[in-house]
Amino acid sequence: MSDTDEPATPHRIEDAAGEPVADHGSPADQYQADEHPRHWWTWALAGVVSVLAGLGAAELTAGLLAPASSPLLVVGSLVIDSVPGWVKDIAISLFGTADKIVLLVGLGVLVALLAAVAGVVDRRWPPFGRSLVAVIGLVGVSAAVTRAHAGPLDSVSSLVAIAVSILVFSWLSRTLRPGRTSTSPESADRRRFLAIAGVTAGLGALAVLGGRALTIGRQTTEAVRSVIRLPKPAVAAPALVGGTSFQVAGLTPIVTPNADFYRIDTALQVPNIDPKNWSLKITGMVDNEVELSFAELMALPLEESYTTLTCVSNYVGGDLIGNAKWLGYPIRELLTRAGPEPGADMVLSTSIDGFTASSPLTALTDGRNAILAVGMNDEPLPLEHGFPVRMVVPGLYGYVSATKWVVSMEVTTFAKQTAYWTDRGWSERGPVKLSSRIDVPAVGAGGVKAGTVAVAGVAWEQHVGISAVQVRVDGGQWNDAELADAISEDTWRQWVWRWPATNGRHRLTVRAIDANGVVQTSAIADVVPDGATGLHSVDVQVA
Ligand SMILES: Nc1nc2c(c(=O)[nH]1)N[C@H]1C(S)=C(S)[C@@H](COP(=O)(O)O)O[C@H]1N2
Ligand SMILES: [Mo]
Repeated sequence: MSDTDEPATPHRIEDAAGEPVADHGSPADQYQADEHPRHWWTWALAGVVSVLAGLGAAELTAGLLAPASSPLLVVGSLVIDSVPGWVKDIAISLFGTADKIVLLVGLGVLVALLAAVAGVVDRRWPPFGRSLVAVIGLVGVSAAVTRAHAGPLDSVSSLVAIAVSILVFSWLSRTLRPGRTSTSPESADRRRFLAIAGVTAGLGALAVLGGRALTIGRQTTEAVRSVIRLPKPAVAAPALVGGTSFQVAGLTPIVTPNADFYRIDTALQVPNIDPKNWSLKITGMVDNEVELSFAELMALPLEESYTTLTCVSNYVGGDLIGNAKWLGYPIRELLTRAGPEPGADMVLSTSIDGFTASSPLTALTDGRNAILAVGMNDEPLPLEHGFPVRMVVPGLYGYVSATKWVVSMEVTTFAKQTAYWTDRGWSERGPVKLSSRIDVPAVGAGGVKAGTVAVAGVAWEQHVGISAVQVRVDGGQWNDAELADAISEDTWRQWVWRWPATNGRHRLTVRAIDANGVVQTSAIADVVPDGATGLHSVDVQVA
C-alpha cells in the first residue's frame, strides 16, 4: 500500500502506555510514526502467536499425512542423535525418564524465544523478522529430510509451518500498523489485536494437541501391530525358485516389498483399528448373518497366495501395480457359511471409513484365491495397506475388490447397490485388462551402448495368465521375449528380450499375449471408466 491510501483523518500513534509518541499532520510525519508502531511486546507476542499457529498447522499435517514429519519431533530426535554421549548421560541423570519431555519443552521455549525476537525485529526492519521465522522452519525441514528412512513427504510439515507462520505474522502485523489499515482509535486496535492473537494462539495450541493425538493413535496401532504373530499357513505359497526372476538391473522385482507397494485410497487419515475391536459382518441376501472377530479369523486355517494387485487408474506403462504374498482366509468359505440367497450377484464390501467396493459374487465363490487378508509378505498388513484386515481378489482392479480396513460385506445385487467409484463415473465391474510394461531401458535412458541390450519388464492379466510377450523396434516385426516362470496365473510375469541395438534413436514397444491366445490391443483407452489399454513404448538413444 502506498501513503496515498492513508485515511484522510490523521490519528494518534501511542506507545503501549497510551502516551502520544508522535503527532502527524503530514503524510511524511505519519510515515515516520508508522516506522515505530506499537510497543515491542505486542510484536514479540505476534511473533510467538504466529509460530504457534504454524506449529499447530504442522502438527495437524504430520498427524494426517506424514507422522514422522512432526517438526518438534524431528528436531528433537536430531538433537538426541547429535549431542555427545556425556550430555545425554547428564540429561538422563538430571531428568530420568522425563528427559525427552524436558527436551521437547526446552525446544518449545527456545522456538518461542526466537519467534519473539523475530517479531521484535520485524517491527523495525520488516521483513527480516519474517525471514528469521523461515530460517527456524528450515531447521525443521533439514532435520526431517536427514532422518533415517526419510522421504520427501517428511519435509511437508515444516514447510507448512513456515507458510502458516509467515501468513499469520503478516496478518497480525497489519493490525499492528494502524495508520495503514484502520481508522479506529488506538485502544480499540489494541483490543482487537489481543483478541485476534488470543484466538489464533488458542487455535494453534488446539491444532498442536490434535495433531499429536492423531500421531499417538497411529503409534498405538503400530505398537499393537508389531506384537502380532501371524499363524503358520495351513496352505503355504510355493517357495519362489530362481526361475521366476531374471537378473536384469532395473527390472521390477517379482515380489514388491511392502515399503514400495503402491498405495491408493480415499483416506485422509489412515484408520487406526485395534484388532480387538475389529469384526466383519456378512449381511444382506443371506440365510445366516455371519460375524467374525479378529481372533476367530486368525484361528481359521489361513492360506498363502501370491496375487498381483493393480489400480484401474494405472495408465499404460504406469506403476500402480504390485505383487505380494498374502495370507488370509478364503472369502468363499465365509460366504458358504452365510448362504447367499438365489438372485444375489454382488458383494458390497465396506471399509471402516465408508469406502465401498462392488465385487461380483462369482469372483468371490468360483474357487480363486479371493481372501480376507491379514498378512502381506510375511508381516501383518501395514497400516496403509488395510490393517488389520483387507480383501484381495485376483483378476479384479482394486476399486471393485481390494477393500482395506474392511468391516462388512453385504450380499446384494448390482441392480440394487452401487459402490464408491461407480457413483463417481467408473464402471460397476472392473476385471483387470491384459497389459505389459517395459522397465528397462528406462524412459529417456542415456548411456545405452550399441550391441546386445536387455529389454525387460513385466506383463499381467491376473487370473488368466500370460503365454507370450513380444517386443518390436521402430514398428518392425514382433520378436518373442523370453518369459520367466509364472508364480501363478494370478501374478505378473517377468520377460526379457536381448536386443541387438544399433546406433541412433529407437522406439521399443511391448505387447503381451494371454493364456487364451488373446493379443494385447493397441487401441488406446483412457483409465476411466474401466482401465486403460494401449501399448507401452519407450524411446531410447543408442550411442
Ligand atoms: N478402504 C479403502 N480400500 C480401498 C481403497 C480405498 O480408497 N479405501 N481403494 C482401492 C483401490 S482403488 C485400490 S487400487 C487398492 C489399492 O490397495 P493398496 O493401497 O494396498 O495398493 O485398494 C482399494 N481398497
Ligand atoms: Mo485403484
